Amino acid sequence: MDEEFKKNLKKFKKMAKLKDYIKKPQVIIVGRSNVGKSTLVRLITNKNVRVGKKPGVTLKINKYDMGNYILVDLPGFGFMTGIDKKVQDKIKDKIVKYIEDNAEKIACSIILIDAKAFPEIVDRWDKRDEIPIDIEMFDFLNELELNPLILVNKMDKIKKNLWDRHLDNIVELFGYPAPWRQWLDIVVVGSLKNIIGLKNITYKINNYVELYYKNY
Ligand SMILES: Nc1nc2c(ncn2[C@@H]2O[C@H](COP(=O)(O)OP(=O)(O)O)[C@@H](O)[C@H]2O)c(=O)[nH]1
Ligand SMILES: [Mg+2]
Repeated sequence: MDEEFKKNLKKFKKMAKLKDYIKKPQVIIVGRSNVGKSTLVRLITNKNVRVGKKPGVTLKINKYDMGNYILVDLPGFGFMTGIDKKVQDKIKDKIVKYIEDNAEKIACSIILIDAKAFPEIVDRWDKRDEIPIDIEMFDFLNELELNPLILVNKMDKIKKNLWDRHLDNIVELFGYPAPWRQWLDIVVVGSLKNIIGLKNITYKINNYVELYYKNY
């Protein structure tokens, strides 16, 4: 084969791959630091993603090609001890900008929360008359019609007999009336440490990805 031709073919293949990549829908993961985002990414991708290491300080957006969609791990938002308020605002701005710029391509979004910490965090924000960033983010994702799913992680920290009451409380904080079981399309109960909730979330992701391909 002619050298020039080979070179062009290589270039063409690279471009085709890039085009394919751009066309693929995305599934984004958002949440505070330490809620289990990396754990979820590791479970979905089977890749050795770093878990539980120094949270949030990175602005990096990690993408994983899952074949029919791209999984996007966004940086952790919200207050973290030892991190400048300015840096935290910068992270939030970056996340919001990413979501706005890519809204057309996003098939669904996953917002992770820590089951035990979440009601306490909301309580603290309420006292300051402010909307907690998780709820603000959820409303934002809803407004953009990005099909947000709420993954309530670390349920192993909640006593089993209190699960219903705890989950009722959480859906109410997001603006949905109890009982929480009405919202099984949106809410996923998880203990990712014990692989609980993984099947449910991947099932929902795949449904939204299929729907995306049907509609576009
Ligand atoms: N108790 C409990 N801990 C979890 C669970 N899922 C993740 N973790 C732990 O929470 C910490 C933060 O997890 P990571 O995935 O790094 O969170 P990220 O900062 O949101 O990426 C790690 O020590 C995990 O092992 C869970 O379901 N239950
Ligand atoms: Mg992480």
